[in-house]
Amino acid sequence: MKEYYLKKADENLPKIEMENISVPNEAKALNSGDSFVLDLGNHYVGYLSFVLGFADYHPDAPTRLAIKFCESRYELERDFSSYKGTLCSSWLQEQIVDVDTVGVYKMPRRYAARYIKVTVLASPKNVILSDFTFSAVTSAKKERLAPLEISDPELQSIDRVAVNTLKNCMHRVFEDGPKRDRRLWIGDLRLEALADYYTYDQVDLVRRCLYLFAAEGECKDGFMRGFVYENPEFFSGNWTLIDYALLFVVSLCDYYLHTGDRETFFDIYPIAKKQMETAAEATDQNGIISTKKGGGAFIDWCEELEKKTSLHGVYLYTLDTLYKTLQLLDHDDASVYLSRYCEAREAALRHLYNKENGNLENAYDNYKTSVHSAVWMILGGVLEGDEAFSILKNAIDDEKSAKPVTPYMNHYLVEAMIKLGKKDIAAEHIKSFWGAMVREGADTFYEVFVPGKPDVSPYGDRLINSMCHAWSCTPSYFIRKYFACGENGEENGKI
Ligand code: RAM
Repeated sequence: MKEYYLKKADENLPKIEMENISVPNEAKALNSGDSFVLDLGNHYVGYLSFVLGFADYHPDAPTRLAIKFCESRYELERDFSSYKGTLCSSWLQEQIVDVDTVGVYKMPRRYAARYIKVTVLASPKNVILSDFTFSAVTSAKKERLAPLEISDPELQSIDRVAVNTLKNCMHRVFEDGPKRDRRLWIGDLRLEALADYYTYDQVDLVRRCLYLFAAEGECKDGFMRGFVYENPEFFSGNWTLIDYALLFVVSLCDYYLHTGDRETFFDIYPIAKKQMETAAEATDQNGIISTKKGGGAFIDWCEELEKKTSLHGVYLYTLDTLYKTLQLLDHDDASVYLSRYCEAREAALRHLYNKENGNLENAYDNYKTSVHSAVWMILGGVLEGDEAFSILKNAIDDEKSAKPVTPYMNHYLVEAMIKLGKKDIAAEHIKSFWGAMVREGADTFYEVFVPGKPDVSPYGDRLINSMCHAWSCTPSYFIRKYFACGENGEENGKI
């Protein structure tokens, strides 16, 4: 089956589109020690080329350049040698190149950048660097982008940045970030696919990614791993995240609900079923999902977060989505998942919801509260109506409760607000959270963002944070589904 899934993934390999951006620069004579900055005018992903020439004497030695690619001004201003983070520093995009001869020089590696700093480390006298061209690549097809009809200028500009983020993460797969990781993660895929359905609608790319994860799920007992690589060869990551394994099931259901493609759904359904069987085996004596079957929970990059309530919420959300999808498909398994859903919801009311205090302080999470728990208990259908909203609001306002640090978690927060019928509050949140990035000049949305705290990084140094990150692109989904006028609206029956 693995070979079959990989073959299906290959059948859906997208064509990469290329656009040459000519980058303005002053072609003046340069010498060792000189440097200059190129501004691409927007964030792009692609390949740099330039021409080496000379002012008076033909160069008689190589020209050694340091070329630094930066997604943000912050990277431009920081010296990469001061990096102290936990991830490998080779993700920082700086390359030393020796240009031996005059003429066109093409850099082979793909970079993600808005700014490029060129420093002449050593060169013969008066070399000239000119004709900088950035060949921007993406598998997003410009002509497929659905127009957005909306009068609110703020939502319009948020959508523009979100679409740019998605476009720059669309390559052979939906990547998580084109600067760092550059791979297919389940949590990111789910959100990229949702945004894709309302923008480029390139469902073949979603299908390809689902098949790649099916190949991973096929060769693993228990939960599938959180990420895969596929180029130049398929191999799966070494990290299992239970919430991601469950969200794979949700992604498959989303795909079916959006496309009506039964064939792909049932091709991959055995892998989804395996995740659900493993999840059922992982529930403890109280019926709450635990991490005992291997794998942790991601939920968010938030250090102080206690994750058990949230993870159980993801489990409920998955059961709910799956049984409803199977009901639409008239499949017998629907009743199995419906009864598991009811049991798991009962278990949550008994062990995660604190009846006395009317909140989510519970022993599983060491009596710590978080926005995350409230969000996932709402999305899992445990908390409803006014009570749900007041628990959510308290968690947001309470200084002591853990708060989201990623646009990923903020996505689910907005989804919870919408589920409770608070569309205006959801729109306000999109404007205050994603809008704050736009107001500070973002071309694309970041991996991590806490307004007013620019140094937050899950990796010990913000230099390594990705500034164009897939899971941040969902304002386009919300805006186009819930706030736009015209044909993109929810009434269309799109998911
Ligand atoms: C990071 C990546 C990715 C995310 C995982 C859990 O390494 O940024 O987007 O899905 O964490």
